[in-house]
Amino acid sequence: MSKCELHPEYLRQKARQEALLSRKNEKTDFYNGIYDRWKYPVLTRDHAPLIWRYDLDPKTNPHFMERLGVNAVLNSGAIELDGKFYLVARVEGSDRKSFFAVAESDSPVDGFRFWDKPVELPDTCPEETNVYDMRLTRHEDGWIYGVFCSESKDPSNPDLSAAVAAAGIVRTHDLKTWERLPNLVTAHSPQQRNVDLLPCFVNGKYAFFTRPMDDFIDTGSGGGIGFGTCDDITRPVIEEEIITSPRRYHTITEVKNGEGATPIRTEKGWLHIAHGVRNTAAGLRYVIYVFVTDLAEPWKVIAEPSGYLIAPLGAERVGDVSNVVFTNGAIARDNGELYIYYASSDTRLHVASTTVEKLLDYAFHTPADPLRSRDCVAQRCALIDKNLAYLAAGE
Ligand code: M1P
Repeated sequence: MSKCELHPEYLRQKARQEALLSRKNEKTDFYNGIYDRWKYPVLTRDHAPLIWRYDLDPKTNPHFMERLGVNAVLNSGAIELDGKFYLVARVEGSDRKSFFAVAESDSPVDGFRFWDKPVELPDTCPEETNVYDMRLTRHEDGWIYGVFCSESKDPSNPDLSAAVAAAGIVRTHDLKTWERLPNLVTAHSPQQRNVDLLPCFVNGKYAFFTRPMDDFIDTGSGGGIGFGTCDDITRPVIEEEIITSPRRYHTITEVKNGEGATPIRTEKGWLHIAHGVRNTAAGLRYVIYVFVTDLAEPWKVIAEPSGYLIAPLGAERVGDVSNVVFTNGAIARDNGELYIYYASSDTRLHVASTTVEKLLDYAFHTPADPLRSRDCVAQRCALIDKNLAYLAAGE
């Protein structure tokens, strides 16, 4: 018998949450041969512990009201450590501010439970209002780095929505204690978001994929996903960025693109699972796409299949920011399995599973975007002709 008095509603909600957290996931019947989609989101607002949201003491909360609401759980960094799976999720309070929290599981597809307390980042940036979208990198220097968006009000613009995005950097050994480093400085880009740190040195330097932006929402002259290096991670300055995967007219990346999960080292190159954005009459549409860059010269794209890998589907299409899928975390296991954690409509977090081998096959053997309808028809007709000849030969 507990010594403290507990509200009956707490016990009901606790039982409900326990059923959610212990629910087994299952693959859906979605098929494209490239990856599997899983039925249940791996993290949602309902996964947020009750002790984050309710005051459990009936004396101070007689109606068992939610005191600090959680609006959404989305874009998560991901890492496997000693056989356990960790997601460093973006948790958005009902006050719109996001923070990071670690969820842990023995399985990559279900059973994720948040640790008791969110990440308490060292408060080194008084102007920073919001933090989100952490990418995790297990670096060969021995640290686990987290690179995230550090957002503050633009002091030079009276528009209340005007903000500045920068890449914040933290590092840890255990996901519990975090050391904050200075924000990344890019000499030629006023703003940065969707920055990934590669796990290896490139020519002896720390290597970042960046997303140069003139403005908080519009990338402006930012031509796509960039690449740059810095000598010293404790004073991170990138003097020069090269555009690697450019934005292109009338493609899935026309308006914006950005790195997603930390690039995965494979025998054929760095595997990137990124996002592309186009505009529509209904607003921006975010999809996830793949490209591969050269191992020794990671800024050089060596494969970029046409179109998207993952687009919002069914219920994924609706949420706080509808028509969005976004990833900033994937886990490539030693056995070749690959788990892609992606959020839908900035509301909840899903998992898709495949293997590195399958994704490389997809990347290298799917035709590239020919960029014009006429050439797309020719591309499709070539496939049809090949199939008709193949079927005819078998008759
Ligand atoms: O709302 C969709 C996404 O928008 C931003 O991505 P980008 O910088 O490419 O526009 C991010 O804020 C991301 O968190 C969000 O999911």
